[in-house]
Amino acid sequence: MQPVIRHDWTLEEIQALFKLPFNDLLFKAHSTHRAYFNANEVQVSTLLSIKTGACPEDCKYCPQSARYDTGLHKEKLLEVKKVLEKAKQAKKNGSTRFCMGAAWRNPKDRDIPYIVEMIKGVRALNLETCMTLGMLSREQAITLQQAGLDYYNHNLDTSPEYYGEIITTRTFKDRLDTLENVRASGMKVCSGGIVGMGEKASDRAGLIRSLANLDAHPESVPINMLVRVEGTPLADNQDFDHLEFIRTIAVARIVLPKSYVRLSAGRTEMSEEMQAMCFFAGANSIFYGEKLLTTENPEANSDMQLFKKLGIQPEQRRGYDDTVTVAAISEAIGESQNKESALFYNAAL
Ligand code: SAM
Ligand code: DTB
Ligand code: SF4
Repeated sequence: MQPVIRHDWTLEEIQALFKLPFNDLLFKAHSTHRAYFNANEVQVSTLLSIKTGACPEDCKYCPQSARYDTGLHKEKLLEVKKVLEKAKQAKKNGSTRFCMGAAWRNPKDRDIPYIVEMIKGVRALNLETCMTLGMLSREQAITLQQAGLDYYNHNLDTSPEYYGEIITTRTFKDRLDTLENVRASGMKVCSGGIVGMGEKASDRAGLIRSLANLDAHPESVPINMLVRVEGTPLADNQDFDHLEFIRTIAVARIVLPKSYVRLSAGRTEMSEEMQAMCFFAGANSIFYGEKLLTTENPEANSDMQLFKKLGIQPEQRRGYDDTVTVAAISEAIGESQNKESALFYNAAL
């Protein structure tokens, strides 16, 4: 029986899921996962920071806020050509989605023509496109959608109750408004949060509840484990309990049965066994490649080895002809290149 898609979860119901005996929770999550997904496939995305650091916002977890001295090397908006070179590399390595992130409160109108060119170029490679640029107005969302942007990432980050402890320069409601603008434009929504920021268990339940009770579930739900960066206010936070992290993935899977749940930041701290358990609990997407936006991610090779050990295949984009588009983009960035398709799995093994 297909799990029912609900948008009316109470906090108590979500908390009750968190409190299930671990094996019962994992069984329920894994069974839900199999109702909509191939349990042996994981979607693979690559991230690129297209504008780094000097952000005016005060998100306490973030190495890119101008308010904290994290020793980060700042960079202006990358040239379109550079972005397309990186996208091509990501595709060669087997990613099916290319996510571009900018350390902005929101994009300025003067940035939009460059952003549009990036979207068109990455799309011409037959990669799915995703961007995370901060708050978005309705008009901006429509412009990006018309340029061909598939996904917009904007995280709720934590529960409405804990939110003010982490960010003061924009409200939880601002975030919901951006998500509404993205949804209304017709783009797919990517929204999730971070655990390990000193929040209570009820806040983790509150975050998942806020995501599950959106009018439509986000197609993609990144669950980040805080990366503690020196210089940020959360740098000295305690280690986050790994079993509680797995529980968070499992509960997200149960209440968001059709969404891709992404095992996002924090994987360098996770053992193979822990990641395997996250996949069992319903995580079915990862960021692939040595870097997230500014911090480390596991080496590509070790991810491929792990996939091989677990019998996991990277999910392929179906129904696309790579030949035409790779040639087109090669030409656009001035290279002559033969067809290269997403064969990284075989190539790496
Ligand atoms: N500036 C835009 C914004 O905040 O909307 C987009 C980029 S921002 C870096 C994207 C997301 O990365 C944040 O919402 C947060 O969830 C996640 N993130 C940032 N720093 C992190 C860290 N140290 N650990 C885990 N996740 C982090
Ligand atoms: C998301 O939820 N996690 C990614 C992506 N969306 C943009 C970002 C993680 C950033 C981790 C810190 C860094 O590398 O700067
Ligand atoms: Fe800026 Fe985004 Fe980092 Fe917040 S999370 S400081 S908005 S880059």
